[in-house]
Amino acid sequence: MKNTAPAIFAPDGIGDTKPINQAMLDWVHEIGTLTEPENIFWCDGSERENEFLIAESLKQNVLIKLNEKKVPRSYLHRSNPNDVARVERFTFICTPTKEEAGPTNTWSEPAETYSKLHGLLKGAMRGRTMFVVPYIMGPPDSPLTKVGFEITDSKYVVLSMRIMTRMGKIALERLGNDPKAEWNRGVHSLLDVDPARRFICHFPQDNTIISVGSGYGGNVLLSKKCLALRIGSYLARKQGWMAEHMLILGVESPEGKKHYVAAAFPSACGKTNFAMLIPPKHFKGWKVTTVGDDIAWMQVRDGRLYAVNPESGYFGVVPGTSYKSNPNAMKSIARDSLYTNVALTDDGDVWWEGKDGPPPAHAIDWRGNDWTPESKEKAAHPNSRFTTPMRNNPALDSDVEEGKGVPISAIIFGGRRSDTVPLVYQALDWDHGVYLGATMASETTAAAAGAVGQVRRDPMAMLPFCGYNIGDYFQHWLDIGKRLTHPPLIFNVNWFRKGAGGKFLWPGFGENMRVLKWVINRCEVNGGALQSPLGWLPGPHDLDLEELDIDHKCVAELLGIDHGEWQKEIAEHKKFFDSLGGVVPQQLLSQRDQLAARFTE
Ligand code: GTP
Ligand code: SPV
Ligand code: MN
Repeated sequence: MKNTAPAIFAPDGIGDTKPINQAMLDWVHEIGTLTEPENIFWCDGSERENEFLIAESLKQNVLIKLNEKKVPRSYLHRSNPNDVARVERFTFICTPTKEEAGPTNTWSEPAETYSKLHGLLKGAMRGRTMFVVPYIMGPPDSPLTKVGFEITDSKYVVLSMRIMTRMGKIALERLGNDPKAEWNRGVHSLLDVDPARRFICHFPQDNTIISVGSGYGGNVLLSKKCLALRIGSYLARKQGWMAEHMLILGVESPEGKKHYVAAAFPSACGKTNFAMLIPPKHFKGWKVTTVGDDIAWMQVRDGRLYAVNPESGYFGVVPGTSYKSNPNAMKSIARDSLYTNVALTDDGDVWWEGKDGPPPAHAIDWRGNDWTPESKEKAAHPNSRFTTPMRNNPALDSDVEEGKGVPISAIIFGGRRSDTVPLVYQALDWDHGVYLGATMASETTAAAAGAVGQVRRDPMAMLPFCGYNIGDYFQHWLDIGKRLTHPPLIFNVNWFRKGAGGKFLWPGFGENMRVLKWVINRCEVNGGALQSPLGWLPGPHDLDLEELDIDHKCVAELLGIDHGEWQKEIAEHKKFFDSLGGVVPQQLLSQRDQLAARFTE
């Protein structure tokens, strides 16, 4: 399937809404002069424009139309097989000094990097159309909302940005004609989709992103990881707010009391699933609603933390998604969706490992090859994705457009840990919670190129996404805590603990409601808990396990703290902090000493 494609020519009235902001026009002119496209297409986000771009994408084999009866208004895209995930090794933070990027980022000198990228971009769009995509991140009336422009030579990117962001006129209006207005400059070119020429570069001081050589997800939808997290976190620290890799959900009790919870899990560790959770039958009258599934921008208001979801769509992991695991996601992706790297059935439907029902007798796999259930290869790539508008979600929260955000009662950290880490526990206070976040670890997943299943420290699930020095980031968390008179309670969860047989001990998905209920009860100060060296742990009767088919031994194992394992874990915390070369705030070092001491009491 095509990723790069020749120029397209639009009829009058499509692709010709030129913005009025001179600074913006000058920038487009500059990039145009460098990349030498055949023509420029100015996106306005209209329905007509979208239809035109889809029609052209079908003609050019950039998209395949799916069966209109089975998945209306939906399309399949196959990325280059060498280009199926984020590339962390080739993601750069280009600050004036290496110290500003800090020990966890790959730093690259700004002037040299610009010069290298300009070399790669020179004439890169010859024979292609250059699209200019205006968008905003955040609800239109939020003080946190940011304007961005993405220049790209990929129609797939344009179509995806229209789902993932509030795109088009709304951004042009917000930008206005002030030549000094703040906005993010994003330049993306597929080049020739060669992994050797694939670089995702961030210039926080210039509010600029340049991404070349990829056509995939987080590498190229520059609004998402690049702006909303890497540049976002840099701006957030400077301006006193937070940009986090967190889902946001609402949970309402049968009595009608509502809380909001934000949760940071690393890539492919369950954010989308948790954000769309449907409580099991036993939880009659409980309702969970989604504000966001990947990114939270949060600010302090009247001593509380409020969160908005800057995005307007979901770019979610497909494999494993089913009516059993995530009915709300299944309903969301039943129409108006782009599918990337899933299998295509003979009747024009999509299929993936873990979908409901039996596998098709024959399909075309994500690479475009014939596939049968006997094939050794997977039909869908493990990091295959759906792109779907959040308005499709039956559980969308009613306050998702609320500019001031939703008040956060609890923050949850979590990762994929086969051992050591209990199902859930609560931090003693904000600073201890920051320590939990700072030391969290998770087994790596297919969301990033590289080995899968290796435990690595991933502070606040932000290791690949923090756009500045991680020590300053930890300090920023501690500083935010000082401004909160009603700080959210902080928890850690682990849905992925395994038993001796190597099987998950916890059923997960909808059943995570049981853990969520305990979290909410703790916020309401009516949930029981036991003190442990790790913090507050639910006692055997504090978790609502009614109507759950799980034996007591399993629960004990899930909540168990193995002192031997924790000696090793604490040593790993020390090793991690030491590896950061002295940037870790003193408060966190002393949290570690206190944790170690609690184990010897
Ligand atoms: P990104 O979009 O990469 O940020 O991922 P995410 O954090 O939103 O993860 P997502 O919800 O898409 O889940 C990723 C994988 O974890 C999928 O294969 C899910 O089936 C699986 N998963 C999600 N929740 C659970 C759970 O509670 N238990 C288990 N065992 N697996 C889960
Ligand atoms: C993640 O990896 O955390 C994602 C997918 O949400 S991507 O947009 O590709 O980064
Ligand atoms: Mn993510």
